[in-house]
Amino acid sequence: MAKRRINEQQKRRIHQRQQQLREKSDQILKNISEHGLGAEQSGQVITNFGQSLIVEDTDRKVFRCFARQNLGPIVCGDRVIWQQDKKNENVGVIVAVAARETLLQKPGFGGKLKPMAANIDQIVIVSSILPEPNPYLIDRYLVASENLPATPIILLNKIDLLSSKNHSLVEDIETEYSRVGYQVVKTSQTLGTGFDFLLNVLKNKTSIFVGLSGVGKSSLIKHLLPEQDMRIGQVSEATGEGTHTTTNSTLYHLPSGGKLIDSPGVRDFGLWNISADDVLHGFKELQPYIGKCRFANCAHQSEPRCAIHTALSEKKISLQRFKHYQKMVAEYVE
Ligand SMILES: Nc1nc2c(ncn2[C@@H]2O[C@H](COP(=O)(O)OP(=O)(O)OP(=O)(O)O)[C@@H](O)[C@H]2O)c(=O)[nH]1
Ligand SMILES: [Mg+2]
Ligand SMILES: [Zn+2]
Repeated sequence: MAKRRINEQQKRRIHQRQQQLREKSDQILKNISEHGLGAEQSGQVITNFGQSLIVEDTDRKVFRCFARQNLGPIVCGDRVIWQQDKKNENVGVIVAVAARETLLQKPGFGGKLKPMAANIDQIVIVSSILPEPNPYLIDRYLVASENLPATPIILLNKIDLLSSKNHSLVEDIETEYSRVGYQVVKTSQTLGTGFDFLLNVLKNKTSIFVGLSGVGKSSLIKHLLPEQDMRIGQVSEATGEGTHTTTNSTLYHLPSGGKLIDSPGVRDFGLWNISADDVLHGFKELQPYIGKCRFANCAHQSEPRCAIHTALSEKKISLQRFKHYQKMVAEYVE
């Protein structure tokens, strides 16, 4: 993916807007502080709207919070210390952010990494029959997951749209990734299938749904949650005609156990600040061959007695996955 560049005028506009928001939020923080603040307590960030955030306390009650300056970016899933406003009990101030176990980031404007969500155990890579699954995109998400580290899960949604024309595409994905050892889940909201299995995979973990826009991430979450639990997501959704594109990552609680984060769909997903070793690490079926090549510094391109090429010729690893490994190294390793 080419880095999206922004011109000077756009830069100035963004800077101006940030300045305005900062001033506004300073004023709000000043007002809250004048009312006096309650004791420090712990909470978790449900969503970040930019200027304010929704924080959930240990009893799952939600509060609109404002962050103190200099805390850095705060994202969905962050564990925080916050204080309640004494006058307006639905409002609070975030005073500290706990160290993160994991932080999922994606490249934003100019290739700068933008934090998406924190403290995730599992990344559910959602594809659908329409838009069509893209194995190279799945492989890039797998590399990102393996390096985070988080357990990746491959989800194929809208299987009701399967036809004789696209049947093999899904079969190939299922065979390919099951063989590597990944869990593959197939769902259809229309047919109501795959949900028990999915809930079992998500049980007692913190998972995030990622993938292209329109593959059905939010629809799946709506299907898994009781009606009232969707209210925060609905606030964060743009209400254009017929479009419900998700704009903010939001954390939900599954009634059967576990936390699930809905994230905005992407047009593409690139890798940044990644080494050739990281890419290799992201292809877990290649692991057994590392260090077995004739040359210690083998780049697994066309060197003689390369263990990975031998495995390839013996069909122990798939040609498509290997080609994706090479493509990723060429495309993303500086
Ligand atoms: N046929 C079929 N359509 C589905 C299914 N699941 C979702 N859809 C449709 O797919 C469209 C997109 O669904 P969303 O849930 O908004 O997709 P999303 O992945 O959240 O999209 P972004 O928020 O833009 O990332 C909607 O029109 C859904 O009704 C399914 O299982 N089968
Ligand atoms: Mg969505
Ligand atoms: Zn090699």
